[in-house]
Amino acid sequence: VTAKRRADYLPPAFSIPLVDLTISLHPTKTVVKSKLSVKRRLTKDSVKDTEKNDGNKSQPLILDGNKLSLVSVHINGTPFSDYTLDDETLTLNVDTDDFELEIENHIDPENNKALEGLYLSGGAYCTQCEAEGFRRITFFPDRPDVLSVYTVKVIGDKSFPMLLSNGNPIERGENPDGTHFVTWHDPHPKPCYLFALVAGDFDLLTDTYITTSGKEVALELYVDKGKKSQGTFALASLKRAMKWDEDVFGLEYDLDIYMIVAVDFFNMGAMENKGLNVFNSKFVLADQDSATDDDFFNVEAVIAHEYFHNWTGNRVTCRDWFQLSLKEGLTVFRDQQFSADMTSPLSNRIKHVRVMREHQFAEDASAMSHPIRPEEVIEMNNFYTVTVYDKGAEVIRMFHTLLGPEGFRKGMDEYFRRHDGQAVTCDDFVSAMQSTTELDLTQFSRWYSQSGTPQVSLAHNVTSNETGYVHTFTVTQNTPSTADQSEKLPLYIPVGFEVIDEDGNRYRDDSGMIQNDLLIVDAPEITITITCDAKKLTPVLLGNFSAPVKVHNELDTASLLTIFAHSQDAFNRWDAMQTLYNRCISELYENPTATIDSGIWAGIHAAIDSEIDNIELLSECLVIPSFETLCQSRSNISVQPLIDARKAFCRQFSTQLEAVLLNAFNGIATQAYSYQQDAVNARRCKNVLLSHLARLPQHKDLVISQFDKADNMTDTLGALKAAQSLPADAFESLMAKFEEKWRHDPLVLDKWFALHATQPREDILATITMLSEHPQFSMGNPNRVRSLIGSFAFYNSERFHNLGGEGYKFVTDYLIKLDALNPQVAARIVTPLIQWQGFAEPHQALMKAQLGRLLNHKGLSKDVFEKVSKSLA
Ligand code: B3K
Ligand code: ZN
Repeated sequence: VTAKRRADYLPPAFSIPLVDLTISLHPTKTVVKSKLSVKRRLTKDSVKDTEKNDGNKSQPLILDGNKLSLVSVHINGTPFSDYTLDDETLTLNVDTDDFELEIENHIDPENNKALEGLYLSGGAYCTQCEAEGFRRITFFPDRPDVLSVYTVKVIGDKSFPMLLSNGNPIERGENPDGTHFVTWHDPHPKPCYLFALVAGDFDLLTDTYITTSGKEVALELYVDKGKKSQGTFALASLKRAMKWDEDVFGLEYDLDIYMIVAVDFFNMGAMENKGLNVFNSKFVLADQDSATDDDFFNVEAVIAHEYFHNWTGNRVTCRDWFQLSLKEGLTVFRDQQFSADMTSPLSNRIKHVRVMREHQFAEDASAMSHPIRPEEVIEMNNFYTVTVYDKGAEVIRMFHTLLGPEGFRKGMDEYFRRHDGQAVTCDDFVSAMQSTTELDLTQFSRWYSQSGTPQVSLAHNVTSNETGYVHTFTVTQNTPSTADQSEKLPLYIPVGFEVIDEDGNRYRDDSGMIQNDLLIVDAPEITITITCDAKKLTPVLLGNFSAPVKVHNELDTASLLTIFAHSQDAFNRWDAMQTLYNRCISELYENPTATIDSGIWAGIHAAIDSEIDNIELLSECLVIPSFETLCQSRSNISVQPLIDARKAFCRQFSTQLEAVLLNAFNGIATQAYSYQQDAVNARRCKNVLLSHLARLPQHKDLVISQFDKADNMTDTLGALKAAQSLPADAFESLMAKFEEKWRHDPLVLDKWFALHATQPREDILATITMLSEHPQFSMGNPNRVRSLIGSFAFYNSERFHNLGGEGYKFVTDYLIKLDALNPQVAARIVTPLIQWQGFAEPHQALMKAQLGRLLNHKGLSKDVFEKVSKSLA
């Protein structure tokens, strides 16, 4: 297995302006006929003087192909046999510069359980080509910088009434053998990873959208039979996204038809294929009964994300896969901005910061650490990571912060003006941005090449002189070395910086280095001073999470409560409470019999009282940091003691604050269900409160009564989550009722699987084994596997990290089986196992023992191999 390196990029030797495919669908023997117009880019003349030209011989045409049976090759209509074929490539020794290449091959969609390329699952044919799946359909230069205009004829049995591909349908008809066909033409040149084909029998929802410039676009949403009513929200979301992209970025859709198909078997969330998005049904189907508010939110966000890719991804695509963040970081940033506009900026920001702290920081600290633009890749699918996506979006957000909304928009306009229709690099993006701003982005662009989580630390000293008190703030930055990179350079870090006193008065620094509440930290150390009358000042760092860094700012409880009371930034107020909780948990971690100071409870009590009418902030502030978040500010972690400390804190939280929590709970009126921000906030707050109250035996009935009365999935699930802390029999009985009602709805049942899998009960492994025999469970369906096995590995830390090592072994045993079927999903779920660095012995040794078993397993996929071998290196 060899890695590819970013530094080794070479432009393609051939271009393929036209692709003409005829695909005759058959479960085990689909026939693919491909007709390509091929043009040599590096002709003998153009390479004459370079070292690539070995004499007069032309370079061969090398096509990727994987798991294909080759039937025939023709060049300009004549059979061609001067080629070599191996497991990964077809090499054609052609001398011509401009020719037509015809290839016929067969594929087996029914037995394609990896769900990459063309597969037949759940009664429908479906494709997934990104990153390198097109090579499982036909022989082709499977790289994003070869752009072609596609014409695709799909032929299928009439039991598949809908035959879809990219672009516009140009012909349809019937064949003498009883099959039928549709021919599609996509006028926009595209890389092959954006190719898509879907065939099946679906329910269809339609609508139209008129763009600002008056163009009419037909919208079509294909869902499983009987699910039509669950598709309306997705379709409405699509229209909101289309409008938003016009309003905010001036970007209109560019085809006459936009299709979305929801399928049950899908390796990830969704795919932005040109004009034909394919979605995991989880991110399309939603109604009040079966979907939570979070599900509605996610549907809207993912629909928007894939739509936004039409410009950031499809019109302007990546030159090579190392540039993935070019489209993903940017598109995630765009979908985050959209969601903030559609729902609420605060809760969105908190949501995304949680992802960074729980998952991205963990990735940086692991053997899989990589910059947002990776340098080296064995299996590209392993790099669709929280680093490339979410940290990538944070980097784009910093551009936005530094340039301001208008400056950012100017840069984006320039990016499209320069690169529409091209396959480009992250450097091209930076340089488009650079051309519209005075700010020198040279140092800033290190964010693309440097991995790891920078640590920003603050030292605060006070002296006094005749003019008053002189506060000196020394801000240092340091990026610890990572598995992939030992040397680190100083970054250009915009650090939100607010200084307040106990009454909330704000202070400027003496030399005006803080501008717009931001301090630019571009050197290893920056010092500022504030001279004033106040002896006590509280510095508030990283407002709105202005950069993807960890902050070290020693503040006492009083200062944290001052921030909560007075910071101008709601995000900072939330963050101060998180720090306070984190600190209390540390106390209990170090001394399990410690009791939290009553002053702290009084402070939290007052904080709750003060926000009783601001239920959005209140509910965020009532969430105790997750175990995963707690891990990111600690090293050498003993899992059970940390979990116990968190539980002890939660218990004291419930006991000490019972009255105010109950009062708040009763104060929020239940209203008829609607997915409107006020109603969402109210439900969220009630459910957070319920989870605290549920720890107290006297409030068991609140949980049960909410479960019994709920008229929507948010409250039902809220009750079930709260019930996780009720006695086992009470929880089990609610779970049984739930299963009884929902056993025929796989997406809802996923929630049920996950609730079981995250229970810290001692016999959890037996429970999971039993659940994997459930009629709705199947190892072939990624959603089921993620909800049962993934939830256990990622979120049942107590049992996964159990010191007997059974949790690690259980996941490993499962992964060995899963990897044979679906390497992509297996490589995702191996993540918690490879992140052993933060844990104390014997966790590390036990985890490594299981990783060793995986590595020794014969026939391990490249996907799992890459992660496991790195983690053991
Ligand atoms: N671009 C796809 C992800 C493809 C993942 C390939 N393993 C979805 C998205 O980011 O929009
Ligand atoms: Zn994306």
